[in-house]
Amino acid sequence: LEATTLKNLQAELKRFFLSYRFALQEIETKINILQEEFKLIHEYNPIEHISTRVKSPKSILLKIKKKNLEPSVEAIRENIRDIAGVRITCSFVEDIYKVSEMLQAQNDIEVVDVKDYIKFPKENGYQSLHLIIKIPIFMSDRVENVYTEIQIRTIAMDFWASLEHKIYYKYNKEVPEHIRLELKEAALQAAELDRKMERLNEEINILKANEAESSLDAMPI
Ligand code: 0O2
Repeated sequence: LEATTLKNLQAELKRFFLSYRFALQEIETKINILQEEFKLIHEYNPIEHISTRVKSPKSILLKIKKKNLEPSVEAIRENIRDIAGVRITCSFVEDIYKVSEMLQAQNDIEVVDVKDYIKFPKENGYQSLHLIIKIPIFMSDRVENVYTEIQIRTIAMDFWASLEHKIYYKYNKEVPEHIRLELKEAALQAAELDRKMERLNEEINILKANEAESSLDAMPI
């Protein structure tokens, strides 16, 4: 390739990835605001942690190949919707839906798709709530609407997904049937753990509410 063509390509690629980094910054700020405000009003933080990543060029190209698409910037921009990825880990399952609703209610966010792998887990047991959104990024000379994937899950779902990903990544051949079954069983156990923690939390909340009520009763008028 000619030096100027290469330079132009390099500049275009830099700009391409920059818009995804900006999208992640926008969403991270939105989540931080929700988190702080929620803590202030409800004295409760529904979010355990947040992580973001921009998909590597290698993974983008692999996905393009898998989807049988041409490797052009336009095709990538329109079809690979998780180049910008945000992962929100929540304390309890009900927090996942709360956070998702709060994000979906924001006017500048266009919700393109919602995949509820909690109500409908994947065949292998994978659970998470996925939002595919578009967010406007205001640049000096234009506005770009950037696709971002937001994955919202509990700590137990994240534990399972991270390790399952690692197990498959390490073993790139066909995974034996008994391992697949055991992984699915582990996913069911993770979901059971989520239900148990949620139930314990509800019980404690009821106890706390009763205590607050009886301390009000005991207050001299
Ligand atoms: P990575 O390395 O996390 O980026 P798409 O191919 O995205 O257009 P698809 O496959 O229907 O459409 O998307 P889906 O099902 O919403 O999954 C996208 C992402 O969810 C994956 O991205 C994973 O991060 C996560 N995911 C989905 N299924 C599984 C699973 O079975 N196990 C684990 N551990 N994660 C899962 P990538 O690009 O595949 O991977």
